[in-house]
Amino acid sequence: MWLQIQMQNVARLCETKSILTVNGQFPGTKIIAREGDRFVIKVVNHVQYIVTIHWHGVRQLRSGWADGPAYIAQCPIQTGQSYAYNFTITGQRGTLFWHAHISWLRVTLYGPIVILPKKGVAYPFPQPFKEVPILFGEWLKADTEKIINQALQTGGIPNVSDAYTINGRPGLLYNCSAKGKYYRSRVQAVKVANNVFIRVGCLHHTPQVQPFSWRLGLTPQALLPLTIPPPLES
Ligand SMILES: [Cu+2]
Repeated sequence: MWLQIQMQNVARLCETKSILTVNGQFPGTKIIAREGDRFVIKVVNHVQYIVTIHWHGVRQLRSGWADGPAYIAQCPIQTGQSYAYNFTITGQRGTLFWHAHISWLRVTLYGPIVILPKKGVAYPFPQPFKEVPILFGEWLKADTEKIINQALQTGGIPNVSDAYTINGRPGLLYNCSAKGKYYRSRVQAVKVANNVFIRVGCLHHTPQVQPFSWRLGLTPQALLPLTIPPPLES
């Protein structure tokens, strides 16, 4: 597997910013493996920063050189250079993540790791219809390298982030959080004996989004306050 580290322009919180990404994706590539698999991941550095990648939570058994922390496990990957991480997942399964492990490049350089059980080994619960990784992160409008360098120089506490993110996107509490997608509901009451009550509620109005939700009930009392958030652009 190849992870190409490159810059990419993305728009968040009303501003466009050039950020570090892997393979042009933010959040980065999902890595899926089975317990017992050997990972060989080649990381290629196409950006002006020196980088390393850490496999967060992976136990490195006799492969400490593949762990990732800069100047502890390895020298950083220089601009234009690459490094092949080579390690085996032993006795672990579940959801982990990978991220950059030098200064604050990890603010955008991260992605999920999914470790499935060995072939033929079942989960102790029913298989879901679909699974979706959810990564909670932070977004800072300013240059994060400047922020952390300044904090290290002065000994002060670094600036707090401008937004929390879910899968790289700020929630609806922030301005310009989500570009609206419009959904048209074509509703028909195909009823026989009972009345059907439908209620449509608007959560808030902005020039970008007009989210709404609706509920259906057989009695007016079934129409509870509407709290379902609108779907976000994926
Ligand atoms: Cu980590």
